Amino acid sequence: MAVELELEPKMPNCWDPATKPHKFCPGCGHGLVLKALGQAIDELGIQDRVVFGCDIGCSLLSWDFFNMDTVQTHHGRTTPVLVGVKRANPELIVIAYMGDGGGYAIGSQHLVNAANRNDRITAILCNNTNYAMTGGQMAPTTMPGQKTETTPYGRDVNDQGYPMLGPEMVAAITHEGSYVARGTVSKLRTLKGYLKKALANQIAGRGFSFVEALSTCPTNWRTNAKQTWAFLEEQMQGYFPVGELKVPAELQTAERKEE
Ligand SMILES: Cc1ncc(C[n+]2csc(CCOP(=O)(O)OP(=O)(O)O)c2C)c(N)n1
Ligand code: SF4
Repeated sequence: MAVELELEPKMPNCWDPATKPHKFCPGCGHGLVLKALGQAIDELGIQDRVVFGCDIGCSLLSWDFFNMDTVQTHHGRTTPVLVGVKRANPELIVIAYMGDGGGYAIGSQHLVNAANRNDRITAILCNNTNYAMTGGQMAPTTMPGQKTETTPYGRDVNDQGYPMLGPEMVAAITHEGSYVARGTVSKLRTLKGYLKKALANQIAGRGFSFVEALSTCPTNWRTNAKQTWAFLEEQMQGYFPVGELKVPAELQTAERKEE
């Protein structure tokens, strides 16, 4: 009997949960953000053109998560490294993936300047309200009253200031062609839609694209499943409004045509 050979093997998906299970703690939101990102990349069919960059922090656990070219950077330096990759080869689609510490504290100057320069990259920031990898210290996004290793009595806004509203800041300083949104892992399909638009915007070469994803960290929050979801949906989503903050006209038109 003739054996039918598959001469052209199918391109593997960029995200393959069967062969690459994630390394995050149970209940961690990083895996969900990356799942949505992987699906967005697969749907756009850009796997071969992508360079994925991850920061120091729990985001680095994604260094071999995707079947894609990946670079892992120093803490806070993911944005400038990926800006460099994009400037060296504008044909590539570059993704800078970081935590709230990496993007809003040690790397904030890079985020601000890349946004202001309108660099044609896609930056994705996972907001889990703490420095997770180092054991749960206060981050720029820690909620008022939230207890962390360095705010054992809860974040006092009079002393430690208010949580950083990153997408609002980026939306205020970016220019024509930029895309800015805040999604949440509790609305994964919507988050995937935002990530897809942030990538489509880069593919079209329009401007800086930024998505903050509200995420979970039950290990450092010391919460059970119910408490974890309640903290995300009631407290975080109450303080950090979810939605699109800046959408280029061309993306809006493309969306209307799809409808
Ligand atoms: C230059 C430098 N400073 C500090 C550290 C220590 N450090 C490692 S991870 C981390 C915080 C990570 O928090 P975040 O960026 O919010 O990511 P998460 O782990 O919460 O996903 C810090 C301060 C480091 N590795 N390098
Ligand atoms: S410490 Fe928190 S952010 Fe890091 S992998 Fe565990 S749950 Fe996720």
